[in-house]
Amino acid sequence: MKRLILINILLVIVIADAVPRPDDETKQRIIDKDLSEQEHFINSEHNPAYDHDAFLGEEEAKTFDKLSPEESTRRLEIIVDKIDKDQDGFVSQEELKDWIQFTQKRYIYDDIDRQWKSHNPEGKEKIPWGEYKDAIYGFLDENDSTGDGGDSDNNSYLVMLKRDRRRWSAADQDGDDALTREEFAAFLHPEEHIHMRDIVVEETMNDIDKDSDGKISLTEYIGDMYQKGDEEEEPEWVKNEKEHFTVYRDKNNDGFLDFEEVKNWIIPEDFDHAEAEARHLIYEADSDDDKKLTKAEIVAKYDVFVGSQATDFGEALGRHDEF
Ligand SMILES: [Ca+2]
Ligand SMILES: [Ca+2]
Ligand SMILES: [Ca+2]
Ligand SMILES: [Ca+2]
Repeated sequence: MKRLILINILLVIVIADAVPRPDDETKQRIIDKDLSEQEHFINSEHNPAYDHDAFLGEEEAKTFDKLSPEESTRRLEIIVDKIDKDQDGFVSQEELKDWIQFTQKRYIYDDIDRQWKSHNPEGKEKIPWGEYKDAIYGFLDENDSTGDGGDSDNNSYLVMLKRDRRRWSAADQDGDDALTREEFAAFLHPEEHIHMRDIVVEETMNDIDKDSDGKISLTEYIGDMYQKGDEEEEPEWVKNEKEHFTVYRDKNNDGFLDFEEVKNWIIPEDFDHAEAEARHLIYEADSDDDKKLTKAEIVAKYDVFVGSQATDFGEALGRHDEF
């Protein structure tokens, strides 16, 4: 009995601890992500961490934060040469925008590369569905699909299999049930491909629509981001989110989100963050106001582009290998 009480107390603590912060949770379904987790402005002061993330990508920005100013300048100069694609000695707004887009998607490219190689070690032109399915789900008992009494692990793998099957067919543009590298990229990262967006909406709806009536109720919508503890009072952000559902998301006011309403929510109107950031960075560093940047202009404002704090120059030298 004592033990049970203890477990209960622990559970309450765990649940209280798990109450998600609104910034993490309400944004996670939205596909068009900003260039950085950081706010671009804090109390109308410009936040350099945002620009560093946008310019370098989040992982790389962390590395630069540990470098000495000398080392980060050296690396910045190498990057500038890469950005200047046509090698005319100037970084144009277009070149800068292309670079920002590249840094934002670098982890996606890496992931596609890694997974393509691991599923296709012989370097064939395509991967057939059967081969992929055997590799991932070969252990599954597909006949054991009953909800009750069945092996629950098995069931959740069956759900994944179904989802993969649907996504595979959507990614397979020429309909031969095998994916080329390009088709496989759309399968792995559907959010990056316009022709895959309906599938992303469908998958999101399936996740949230617990009673499987094909639409999202307010309870389901909130349940996706917040589980109320017994004693707990509903946090302010949950109240706001409920209001948001009613006022903004449920456009036809029928109390549910349908396919189009979910689509509007998770895939907002295109705002070109990369374009806006490129314009902003040029504005910050363009000393002679010719709307393009020389290497000298960029290096003169290096703290706008990259962070750097370390004083331990020896440690910085040890990181040479990355370039
Ligand atoms: Ca150029
Ligand atoms: Ca195909
Ligand atoms: Ca529902
Ligand atoms: Ca509605």
